[in-house]
Amino acid sequence: MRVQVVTIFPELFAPFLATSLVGRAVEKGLLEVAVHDLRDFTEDRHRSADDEPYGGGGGMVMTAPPWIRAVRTLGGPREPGAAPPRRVLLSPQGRRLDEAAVRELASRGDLLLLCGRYEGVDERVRRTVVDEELSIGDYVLSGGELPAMVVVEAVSRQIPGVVGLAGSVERDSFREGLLDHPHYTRPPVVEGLAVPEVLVSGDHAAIERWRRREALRATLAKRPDLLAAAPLDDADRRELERLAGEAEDEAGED
Ligand code: 4FV
Repeated sequence: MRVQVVTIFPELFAPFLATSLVGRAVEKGLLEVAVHDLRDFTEDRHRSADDEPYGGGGGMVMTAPPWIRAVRTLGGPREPGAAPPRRVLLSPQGRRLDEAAVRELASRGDLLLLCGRYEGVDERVRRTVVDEELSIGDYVLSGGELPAMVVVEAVSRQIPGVVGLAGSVERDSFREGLLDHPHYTRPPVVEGLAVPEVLVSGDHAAIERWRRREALRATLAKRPDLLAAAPLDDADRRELERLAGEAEDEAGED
């Protein structure tokens, strides 16, 4: 997979692309990331990328021509016959990024990520050279760079062989539509709190059942909204009923 990023702060990406899982994925050639400076696509001697908003009001707006030039230059297929990259603008107006969106993006091949700054980009960028908008959450950041890194990290974990690079078979939360089960490691007792017996029992079937139950418990308690879409079997549904009853009893005791 090749990901291209366009930003006025390319220097923000270097440490991220050289570290940890993404760094190893790039090293192993499982992921190619090219970061481009939007100012290289400006034409004025001040290499300006922003201007005052029509209609007044505070702040500055990113001017369209450099973006259009950048996307037209970088947005072609990497080789003849290949699909052109998906052109994604990171913005609060975008579709909320979630596991489903990440999987979809990962299955669509190359990406061209546009990182806005200031109040945002001129609307004609969206109307001319953007395939989709993505948001990482309902809050306003100063730039699209961190959201772009979130996309790169999340999508890279979908590339076969990347998560394996972490040396452990990590099971991602949400992969099964549920929150993750609790994790424990040494020391065996912390602040008087011991590790659940089953986890040191060596009984792997029991450990799997415990992890599934705790994933259901955590999801029921913290993100019940996920349960409707989660792929649950009859045993899961029975477990959820039991857990809901247990939680009610506990609530009753308080
Ligand atoms: C954002 C988000 C975000 C808005 C104005 C950049 C900022 C500034 N992007 N998810 N939330 N972007 O806040 O993706 O240009």
